[in-house]
Parts: sequence; C-alpha cells; structure tokens
Amino acid sequence: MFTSIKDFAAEWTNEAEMTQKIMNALTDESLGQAITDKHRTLGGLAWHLVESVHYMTSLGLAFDAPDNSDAVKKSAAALAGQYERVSRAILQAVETQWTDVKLLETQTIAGQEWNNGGSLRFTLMHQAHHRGQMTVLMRQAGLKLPDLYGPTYDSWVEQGMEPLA
Ligand code: NI
Repeated sequence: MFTSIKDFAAEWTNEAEMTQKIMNALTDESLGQAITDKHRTLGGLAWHLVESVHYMTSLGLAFDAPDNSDAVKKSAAALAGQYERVSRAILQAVETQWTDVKLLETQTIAGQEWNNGGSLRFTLMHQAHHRGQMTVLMRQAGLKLPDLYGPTYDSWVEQGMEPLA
C-alpha cells in the first residue's frame, strides 16, 4: 500500500510512462489480436487499462471518465490519447483531493476492507498485470515491443547484441 502521495506520484508517473509506450506501439490492425476467440483482444485489453483507471472514482476521487465510444475502441491512436488523459487525471486527482492521512482510511469494496493506499497500489499493479498480457499479444501481432523493465528482443538486436532465447 502507499502511505505517501509523493511516493505514489513518483511510481505512478514511471508506470504510466511504460503503459503509454505500450499504447503508442499499437496499430489499428493489431487491436483484434487474441490468443483464442474466447479471450480478450489486444484492443480490449488496451481499453480495459483506460477504463479501469477511472474505477478509482468509486472511492471518492473525481475526474472525467474516458470517452467510451466505439470510435475510440477501434483506434490505436485514440486509445493512446485516452490513456494519456486518464493517467494524468488520476494523478492530479490524488495529488489535489487526497492527503497522506486519507491513504490510511478504509473503504468497503466487494465486502472487503481496503485502505485507499492499498487501492492505489492495486490500480498500479493491475496495469502491470494487463501490460504483460498485452506484450504477448503484441508479439503475436508482429509489433515491435518497447523496453519496459529491461531490454526486449528487439532492442538487443538493435544494439547488435545476441538476444537471450
Ligand atoms: Ni483487469
């Protein structure tokens, strides 16, 4: 859990930058990529990352919802733009509407007690979870992966190094 708004801001900024790199690498053609037709598509996961940031408004934070039109969901550029907006909006909302003391307050979510700092941590980890799923689908769709927590196959090749198999 986070006990400091400053710590959340620093970590969220880094994580949102990584998610933005993923969003920026998507193409319209790649959005339909899925492991099977029973699983979420790459575009569906991208939209889920956009919309789920806004779930935090159910805990009392106020910021604008993303545009949930079909036009957005079918456009890689629009999804990337919506992510950029909502990821900045949540940070601004936390910094201006909550305090460190507020992070210790608990709220009931689906019958469980969560402190607000824990909910922020969950939101951050939830992004990483789906980002990992997206990188698999991006590879399958033939997209070039950006570096996240370390170099990717593509960046090793670009640097003239032998990629780890
Ligand atoms: Ni999810």
